[in-house]
Amino acid sequence: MTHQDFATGAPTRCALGLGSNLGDPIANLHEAVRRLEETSGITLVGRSSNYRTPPWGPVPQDDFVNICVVIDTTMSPQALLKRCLEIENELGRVRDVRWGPRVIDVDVLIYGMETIAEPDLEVPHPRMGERAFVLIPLAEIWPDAPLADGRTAAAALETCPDQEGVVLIEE
Ligand code: PH2
Ligand code: MG
Ligand code: MG
Repeated sequence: MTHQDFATGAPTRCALGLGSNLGDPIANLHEAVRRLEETSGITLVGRSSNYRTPPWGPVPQDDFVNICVVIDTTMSPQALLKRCLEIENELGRVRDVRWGPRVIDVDVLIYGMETIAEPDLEVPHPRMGERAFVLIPLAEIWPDAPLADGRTAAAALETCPDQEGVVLIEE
């Protein structure tokens, strides 16, 4: 896959990771997905279940609810990133503590088969292969999702730590 594809209008399959641990996380995720869905140039292909996940990283904070979505998009990687950050702002995200609590986080995980290493956008997401809160929802909807190291999401899950903390939220 090359940058030609979005020039010709052929859509690119992408994965986004979403998380929330402030306010009403499930409502925040629902609203973020609704806004993605109504964005021109984005077609929603799949949405995972909601998962309750222990906070990862150095900041003590409430559990998150995490999901992944799969989309087809005609947007460029940077335009997609911009729309994700815009939705974060629209939902009232305030950026203060790095790794800290957030109303909504919308991360571009995978953009087709492209490798992108820009200061504000690294794709495939370099740490997703070790994060159960990303891999479990992603493997639910796209087990063959291609990671940076050549493994699929489902294969990476076989060796991924901390899986027992990630709990499916029943509807
Ligand atoms: N996001 C972070 C930091 N820690 N922990 C969980 N469980 N889920 C997240 O989405 C998350 C996190 C920074 O993006
Ligand atoms: Mg983010
Ligand atoms: Mg994140």
